[in-house]
Amino acid sequence: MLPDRRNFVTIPAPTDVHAAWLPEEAFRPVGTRRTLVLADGLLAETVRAEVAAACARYGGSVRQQAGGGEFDLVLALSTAEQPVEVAPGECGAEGFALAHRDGVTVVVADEPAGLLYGLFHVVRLGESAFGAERPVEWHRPATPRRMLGHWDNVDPHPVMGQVERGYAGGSIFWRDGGPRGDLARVRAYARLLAACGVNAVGVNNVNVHATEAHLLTDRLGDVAAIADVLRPYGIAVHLSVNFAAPIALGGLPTADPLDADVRTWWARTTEQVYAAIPDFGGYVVKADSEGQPGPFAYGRTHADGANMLADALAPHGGVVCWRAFVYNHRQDWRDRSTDRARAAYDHFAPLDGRFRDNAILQVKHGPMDFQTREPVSPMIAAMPSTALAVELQVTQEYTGQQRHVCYLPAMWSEVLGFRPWGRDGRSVADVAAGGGLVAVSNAGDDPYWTGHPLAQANLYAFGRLAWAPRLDPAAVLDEWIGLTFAAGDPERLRGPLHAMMDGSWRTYERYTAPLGVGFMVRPGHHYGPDVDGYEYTPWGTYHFADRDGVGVDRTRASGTGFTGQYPEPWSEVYESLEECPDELLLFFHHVPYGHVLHDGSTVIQHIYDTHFQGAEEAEQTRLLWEKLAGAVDPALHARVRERLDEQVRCAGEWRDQVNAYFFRKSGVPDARGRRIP
Ligand code: BDP
Repeated sequence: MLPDRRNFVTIPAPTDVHAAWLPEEAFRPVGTRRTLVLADGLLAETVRAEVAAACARYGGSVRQQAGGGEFDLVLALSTAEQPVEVAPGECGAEGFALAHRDGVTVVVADEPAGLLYGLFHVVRLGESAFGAERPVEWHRPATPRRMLGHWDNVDPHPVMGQVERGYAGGSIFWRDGGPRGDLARVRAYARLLAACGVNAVGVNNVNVHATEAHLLTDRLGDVAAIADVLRPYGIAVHLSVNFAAPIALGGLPTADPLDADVRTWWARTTEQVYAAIPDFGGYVVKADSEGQPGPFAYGRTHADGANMLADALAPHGGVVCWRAFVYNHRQDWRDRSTDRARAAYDHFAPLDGRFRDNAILQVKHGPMDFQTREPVSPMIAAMPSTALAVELQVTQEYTGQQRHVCYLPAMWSEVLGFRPWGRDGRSVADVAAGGGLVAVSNAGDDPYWTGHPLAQANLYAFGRLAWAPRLDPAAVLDEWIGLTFAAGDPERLRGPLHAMMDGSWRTYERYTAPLGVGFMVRPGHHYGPDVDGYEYTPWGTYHFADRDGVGVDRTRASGTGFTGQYPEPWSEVYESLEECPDELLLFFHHVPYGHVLHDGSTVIQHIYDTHFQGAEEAEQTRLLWEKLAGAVDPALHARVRERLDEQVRCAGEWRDQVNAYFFRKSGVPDARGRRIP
């Protein structure tokens, strides 16, 4: 007879949603064993409850006092008497040490948060955590801030809907102008996030509209309720605030960051936030960007703006995450002297050293806007005296909107490993260690969380790479497959799923905008091809194709001078037509269609070849999935198949539009004589 689960399960698993990378079966190795948890406090309770729930299912046991028996798994604070030599302070606020000795698996941490991460690590390891002897190994997060931002609106926006750039249904937090009643969903989300290493969440859109602005004041209770549910999983809540809040909410005539009344208003308001949410993380601010208010209106700098909020937050230990995504979105496309790629650096680099310690500048990984392929933003190397967080986009705005399979960690890993100062210099991950890794979440209230069930892998891997940026994304993918399909036959699925997903970012790149030029998407919603969609608009996103050639000249010699924003060696590499990596050629150079790439192909032939190849690969991906019918849950299989049908259709559309466009512009036929419409 199964034990009565009601006595044990204090954290109900969601019944209406996919368990993602935490199916019950993933807990079997822990659930069959005798576990001791030597720690107190909220997060230690979570650890115990997680183990208890697993034991209730599989027959193991969990105790909170040593003595009177033997244990297979011990999770203990470093101050407790524990079976390995880990001195207090060695693990840090969230880290843990893991060992397997004399038949006992031991997790030691300085704080209960470390035990929670340690438990989830043991779950990841599965049976192998209980097998051979393991010397002590340390696991510490690369950065203290591993955050997911939600572009969620409380009031559905007339154009953007409930979730801006959301492709997974409605918001997890909000519905129709108010908080959602079912916080169980938020709890399940918190659990998934903790299990991949995320410890911070922003609960509202960076574009703070009227209703959302009130979350800071009279609707603060709604945020506090969410914080209460996230807290047991070690996740701190953050709020996007409107720079003009002192006017809109405080009745002041100005939001000037140097005005004494404005500063007092922010200080008092922030005090109230901490009274309601003592472990509140901080503010996120999008200012002077795409219509949001900001310090420019008062002739002040972004350092003035950020510092005002940093000062209000400092007494409480909070941070302001100030976004560097500032550019002119109303530029004159006929005037070729402006270059949107330059904007963040031009605005912010001169301010280096002028930000408070608790002001974090949040920089998009590329200089443009989350394109499929961009160089690393030169901002990341431009502000050595400022804490920088690097922002990624898990939601697939420009990468197939969760209708296309596109495993993004392959890209993120390149970004994180990039060394702006050359081979011997620090990497992007090293820089981000000081401020954090942030990403726009792809989760919503869809039963599979992410619309496309395979897009869960992006969310999972973001957390894993934020914790350990050097992890191999292909290995993380296998880890995700093993956990997610633990209930079925992960060994059978691993090969085909790996083949479908691991190279999918490059496949997507092949059939969309070529050689780093970016965009070519339909304006507004950004799905599907429209080569000239943004070409004659004020958004600063151009490819400059004409009958002779294509690409944006960003050189110092003849272009916008953007290459000069990079330190050596990259400024020279990107400046040089010979040295510039092919995949970024059209980002940095305007070249004739006959320009020869490093692989010997011409630009025009490369465009044809990659577009045929990419669309073909999409079809092969679908074939692989067809063969898995019967190996996964039928509803999940159907959901993915429906998305793959759309991906194949859309990839064909991309191929035909891009190829036809460049054939007509250039007049150069395909060397292999394939059909171009
Ligand atoms: C762009 C999105 C827009 C966001 C903006 C941002 O299209 O919806 O508001 O980024 O990051 O990619 O603020």
